[in-house]
Amino acid sequence: MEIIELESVDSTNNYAKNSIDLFEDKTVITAKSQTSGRGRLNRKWVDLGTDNIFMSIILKPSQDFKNVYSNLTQYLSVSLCKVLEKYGISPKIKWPNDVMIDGERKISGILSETVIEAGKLHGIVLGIGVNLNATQEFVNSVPNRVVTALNLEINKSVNRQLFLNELLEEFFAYYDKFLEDGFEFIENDYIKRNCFLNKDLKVQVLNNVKSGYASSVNKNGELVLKTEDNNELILNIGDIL
Ligand code: BT5
Repeated sequence: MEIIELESVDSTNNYAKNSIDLFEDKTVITAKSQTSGRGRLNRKWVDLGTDNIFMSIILKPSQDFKNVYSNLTQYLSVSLCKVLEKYGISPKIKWPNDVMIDGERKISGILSETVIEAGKLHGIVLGIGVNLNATQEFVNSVPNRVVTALNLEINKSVNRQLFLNELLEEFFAYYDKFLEDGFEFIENDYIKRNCFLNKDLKVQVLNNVKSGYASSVNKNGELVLKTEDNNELILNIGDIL
């Protein structure tokens, strides 16, 4: 694994995608600051100042796309929870891959992008932002969400380099096994940290809102909603509202 550390970049995901063919499998791009970080659906990821994590992991597991690659964001969310727990907090996962404190404060965001041309997979760019160090004022300024940073949860500053190393170690320790076994490999670890099951939910799926009772996550990591008319909706993308 090679780590390329940039001082400042528009987006580590853009940087990785733009030169994907130049990077080896398992190259990691990190930046100390990120000026145009992106979330899903062109939402913004806010840089909360020095000593936060902006990172993209470049993965080239095969030349064709396999379904299990869609679950990499869920695998990374579990890896992140395990590291956060070493710091004495109890993160929860909001489907599909948001890591939350007390089920409501967002501490991390994950964005996976796939580069495919003419049916050939050039690579997967698995991006993650983790708030390690920020002021309360700054986290309050993030639009649309209640946000937190690890230092605010544990009342001390966090060593970014150490955290980065712990996260990468955890991620790569079981990465090969995860690719072999798929979502089932993390099913227990994922479900036991969930904060969305057994509730009535509204889920934004592109331009529609779907409603139902969140009854389970199936073997593919998809959310199963029971609707009022007793049907099952199976969602593989969406935002829980
Ligand atoms: C995400 O999108 O949560 C994925 C964010 C991925 C960011 C990483 S950083 C490294 C790499 N390079 C990139 O350019 N991106 C990746 P989404 O689920 O769409 O959530 C976006 C929403 O999260 C925003 O609309 C805000 O409400 C909220 N948000 C923005 N900045 C935040 C922050 N620093 N901490 C917590 N929430 C934030």
